[in-house]
This record gives sequence, C-alpha cells and structure tokens, in this order.
Amino acid sequence: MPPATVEIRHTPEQAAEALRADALTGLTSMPKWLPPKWFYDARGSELFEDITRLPEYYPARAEREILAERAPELATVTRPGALVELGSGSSVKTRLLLDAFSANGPPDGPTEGGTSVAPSGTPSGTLREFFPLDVSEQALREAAHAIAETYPALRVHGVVDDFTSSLAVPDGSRPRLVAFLGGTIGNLLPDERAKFLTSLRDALDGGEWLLLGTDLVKDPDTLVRAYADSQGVTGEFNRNVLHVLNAELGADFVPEAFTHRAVWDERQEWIEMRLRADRDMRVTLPGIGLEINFTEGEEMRTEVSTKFRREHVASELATAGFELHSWWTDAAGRFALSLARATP
Ligand code: SAH
Ligand code: AVI
Repeated sequence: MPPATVEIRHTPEQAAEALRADALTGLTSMPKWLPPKWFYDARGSELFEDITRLPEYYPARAEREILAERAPELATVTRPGALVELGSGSSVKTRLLLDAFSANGPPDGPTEGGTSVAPSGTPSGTLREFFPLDVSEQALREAAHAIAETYPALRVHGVVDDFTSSLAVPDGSRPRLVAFLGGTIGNLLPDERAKFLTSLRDALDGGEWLLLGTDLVKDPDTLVRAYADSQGVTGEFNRNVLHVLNAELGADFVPEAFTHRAVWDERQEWIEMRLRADRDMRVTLPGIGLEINFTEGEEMRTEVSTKFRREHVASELATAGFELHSWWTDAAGRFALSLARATP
C-alpha cells in the first residue's frame, strides 16, 4: 500500500475567510467570544496532546479505557469497511479500534459498488480504509503517515476539512463507521450540535454506524480542575487562539496580558473557557480592519465543553435519526462512548 494520501477540502484561503468572519462576529459581540476551532494550528494541536497527558485531564484516559475494553465487541458488531474519524487529531486512541478491526482478518473478497463482499456474497465487513478528517493540516498529515506506517494493508486517506461547514463523509467501503472521539461534540453549541448530527445522518446510509465520545456531568470540582490544570498547559492552549489571531490577522494581542479561566455553568451543564483581560487594552486587527477595546476584568468566551447525561445523548441522537445501540462508560462513570446506528 502506498503511504497515506491527504486531500485538502478546506483550503487555507477558505480557512482564512472563515477566521475573518468569525473574528469579526465574535469580537464585535458583547460579551466577546471566539469559536474553539481556532485553537488548533500546529502549536494548538501539540498543546492539546500535552493536555491529554495531564493528571487532571481524565477524559482522554477514561475514553481510552472504554475503547480498550470494548473495541473487540465493537468490531464484531459493526464490521466496518471504512473507518472515518472526525476531528481526528493525533488518532492515538484510534489505534485501539484499528487493532481490533485488523483482528477481523485480512481484507479479502471483491468489492461491488463500494460494498465489500465476501466470496460467499455476504458483506465481509473487513476494514479496508481509514479516513482521518481534521482542520489542523499538520497534525492530520503526521497522524495519517504514522498510521499508514503501522497498518500497511490499510488505505489511509486524510481529509483536511471543517466538519461544521459542509459535512461530506468520505465515500469508502460500506458499512462505514464514523468515530467522533474525545468529547469534541461538546465543543459545539446546542444548535451547531443539532445541525451537525442531522447532516452527519444525512451523509450516511441507513444501517451505518456512529461511535460518539461524550464527557459526562460530574462534580464541578473535578470538572474545573480538568480545565484549570496546575501546570498551566490549558492556559497556554487557551491563549493560543490569540497567537493565531496575531499570525493570521496581523493582530497585536498581548497573550500574556490575558488570564485563563475555566467556569462551570450549572444551567447549561458546560465548562466555559474564557480569557480575562488583566488591564485595559486596545487591540488592532488589520486583517479585518477592526480596533477593539478590552476593559480590565473583561472576559471573552473561547470554548464551551458540554457535559452530557445518557438520556440527553440518546434523545439528541434519536432526533437526528440515529438509534442508540450501546452505551459504554469507564469503570468510574466519567466518560461515555455511544454506538449508534443510522435509522433507515
Ligand atoms: N479526537 C482526538 C482529538 C480531539 S481535539 C482525541 O480524542 O484526542 C479536537 C480535534 O478536533 C482537533 O484535532 C481539532 O483540530 C479538530 N477540530 C476542531 N474543530 C474542528 C472542525 N470544525 N472541523 C474539523 N476538525 C476540527
Ligand atoms: C477537544 N475537546 C473535547 C477538549 C475538551 O475537553 O473540551 C478541548 C479542551 N479544552 C480544554 N482542554 C481540552
């Protein structure tokens, strides 16, 4: 198999245009806000990987625990022809899935109309393709090449795309399993989440699969500590959005003049990350012809990270046209993986 290929569906020009629009909307709103997808330039993706290794950041370890325990069962139930991973990042945990799917046996049998068919004529379900999809091009390229090296029999095709704009699920062998891990769905606002799930369902055939990672509601102290770590890595990640605005829009933010904040919103059941201005500041953004003021103590929202309950996940999936097949949590009940099937 040749090394991984990478396709750019969301070009740097489109990304630059989207950033200009988001910055203009968010920074002229009151209170100011920015969408979290702009954390993830190459440095932001590395900082996120550092976060996953922090003692306070339990979600990555909890999800890994579930994947390690459930991957064999998942492989038997879904028998996918293609694995699509949205917001794939480093795809490190995904290796647990790839290992389990490889244990299904080597690819065999001809394909008919994109559907892999075993010699007997029954769908073989053997994994042939892996499609990681992410906005962060460098992280995606590194992950795709590393996976291709470890799994030489697998076709690895990376896609640089924004899953919130127009979601086109790569056209691989059926059935496809779409994995959306890490709890990243919680970074979408409720209306964005509903739109995302509906367009994902529309892009799938009836009977295809979604594996969805969601962090769960728990005591506020544990939640806040996961987003306000003692080493200050999450603060650096949070301030990285200002470095991105400086690099892409020629802005003159002084990132060190903003303090990282993580606040639990009891009503919305989400952690809100904010940047608080340490003093009065005037910031110029030549890329969008904008000058803005911050007053001392003013807080700008940079991310929501929604925490879920089982009934919440099941009903949102049902509304979008998915049926919950399995609900798995780690032993401590901190994080959940939902396996859902697109209803016909
Ligand atoms: N799935 C990985 C990474 C989670 S971090 C894990 O569980 O560890 C969130 C990832 O989603 C980042 O790699 C980021 O670049 C990507 N991402 C965020 N918003 C995105 C969007 N709108 N479209 C595509 N990828 C996005
Ligand atoms: C990617 N996403 C699920 C992370 C989260 O937990 O919401 C991003 C993150 N923000 C701060 N720490 C990690």
